[in-house]
Parts: sequence; structure tokens; C-alpha cells
Amino acid sequence: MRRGRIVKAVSGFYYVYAKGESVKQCRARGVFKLKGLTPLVGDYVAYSEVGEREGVIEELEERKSELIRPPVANIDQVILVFSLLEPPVTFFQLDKMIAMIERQRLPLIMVLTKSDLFGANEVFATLLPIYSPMYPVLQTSVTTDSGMDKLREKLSGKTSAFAGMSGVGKSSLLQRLVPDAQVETGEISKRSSRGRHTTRHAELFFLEDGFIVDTPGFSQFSFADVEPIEVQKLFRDVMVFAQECEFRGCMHETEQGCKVRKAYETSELSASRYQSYLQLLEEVKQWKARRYT
Ligand SMILES: Nc1nc2c(ncn2[C@@H]2O[C@H](COP(=O)(O)OP(=O)(O)O)[C@@H](O)[C@H]2O)c(=O)[nH]1
Ligand SMILES: [Mg+2]
Ligand SMILES: [Zn+2]
Repeated sequence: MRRGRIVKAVSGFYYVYAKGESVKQCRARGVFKLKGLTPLVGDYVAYSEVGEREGVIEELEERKSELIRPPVANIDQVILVFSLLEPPVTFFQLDKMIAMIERQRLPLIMVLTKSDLFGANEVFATLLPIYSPMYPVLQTSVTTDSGMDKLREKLSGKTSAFAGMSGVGKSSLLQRLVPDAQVETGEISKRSSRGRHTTRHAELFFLEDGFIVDTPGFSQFSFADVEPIEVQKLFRDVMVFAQECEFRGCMHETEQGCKVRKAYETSELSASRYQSYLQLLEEVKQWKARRYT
């Protein structure tokens, strides 16, 4: 038996990669179904070979982590991709995605793309002081190759998931990092007849030293089962001041003497981050109200 990793799953077939081997199309042993186990993209497995190109998955290794959306196992970190311009950064979208990743307790690296565009530097300069105290922040361009080496360093030895809205440049980055990957970027999809390309299944791409998964799954995540009081924990910078807030159960909205509110008023806490916090809090409260009516 050999050890490999599931890089793709399509209608009951699992594609298993092992370094130096051709990717094998595998079936899973029936016994998994009996045990209620479903192999996931990202799983490490033991498989036996059937001829040159096929195999059978015999064993699943225990998972270090498991995401439901996207359904991927053993992710080490999320690369949150946003473009500096075209489309411009929307603070709330950005902060909501960060919150979503925090919710899944995954380390996060921010990658701001399209740094070659005119005016991108100014946008980067406004974002950097807000986010760099919390997360590594890189800026990249696939046009000039700027920042790509730093990104490669961050990906080395890890399994990374790319998350971000459509059009920000995820596929273009992936294409750069994995030149022989079959990736569709915006330009190609414009030409295709079926309109905008959407990745239908998660797929792992292998680097010399690491794996990447490109999937739209993250944006489907919902906050429907989050409690309002938990929302602050998804904003690291809000949390710094929330810990000093003396009011029990405070949600740091309008209370007189609230430390978060004060930090916002004195600009110690970024106004856009505070606004995003309030807006997400509002959404979560509405989700909750709907749950009980
Ligand atoms: N100027 C510039 N355009 C880029 C860059 N990266 C991607 N794009 C363009 O942005 C559009 C969307 O890119 P794509 O990779 O398909 O985004 P995805 O939807 O996140 O996968 C395409 O037209 C790309 O050519 C970049 O670094 N600089
Ligand atoms: Mg894409
Ligand atoms: Zn408070």
C-alpha cells in the first residue's frame, strides 16, 4: 500500500496524489460507508494500486481539521484574497470574511492583489495599518510579479485555501503558482458561452512544497448559528478593548463609558472595523430573531 492525498473528488471517484506518482483514480472501500465515513478532498489515505492509473482507498488517516464549507480536510491556513482595485475593497465584505475565517479558527494571511493598478498604492497604505497588527498582509501583482516570492514563502510546506470574492484574482494567482494547473480565470470565462465560471468542486493543487485549494465555498458561509455576544471575538482589534470593558454582557454599541466605544471615538480602533463589527452584530441579531419566530 502507498500513502497519498485526495486532491479531487468527482461522483464517487477520488483522485489520489503521491509525490513522484501519477494521480490515481480511486474508489473507496465499501467499509467506509458502513462506518459513516466519507473521504474528503485533503484527506491523507493509504491506497493500493490497480494497474497504472487506478487504485482503491484502503484507509483514511485521522484528520487534523475538517471544514464543512468548503468540504476540505487538513487545511493549515486561509489565504484571504482581495483586490486593491477593480473591484475596490469593500470594508464590510472584507471584515465579514475575516470574521468567518476566525470562526473556523484557521490562521489567516491577507493577500491584496492588483498592486500594479494606478492608485493601488494609496489603497494599500490605508489598509496596512488597520490589518497588519492582526495578520500578515502581502500585496501582489501577477502582471509585474511583485510580491509573488513572499507569497510562495508563506505557502511553503502548508495546505492553504484561497478565499475571496469572485473577480479579485484568485485563479490568476493560482495559475502563476501552479503553471500547469487547469485554472479558468476571468478572461477565459468571458469568452466561454456558459457565462461566469464557478468552481463546482474543491480541488487541491500541488506545489513543489505545499498544496492550495481554490474554492468559492467560503462565501456561502452563514452566521446563522452565531450568538450576538460571540461576534466581538471574531474581531481581534475590537476584542483588545472589549477585554477592558467593565460592563457585563456589553455588546459595545451605544453604552456610555464602554471601552470599545471610547477606542472608536479616540480613533484607537479603526472606524471602518468598528462599523463592520456593528453591522455584523446587527445581521447576527436578525438571524437569531428569525430562528425563534
Ligand atoms: N491588473 C491586474 N489584473 C489582474 C491581476 N490578477 C487578476 N487580474 C484580472 O482580474 C480578473 C479576475 O481574475 P480571476 O483570477 O479570474 O479572479 P477570481 O474570480 O478571483 O478567480 C481577470 O480579468 C484578471 O486578468 C493583477 O495582478 N493585476
Ligand atoms: Mg476563479
Ligand atoms: Zn462595552
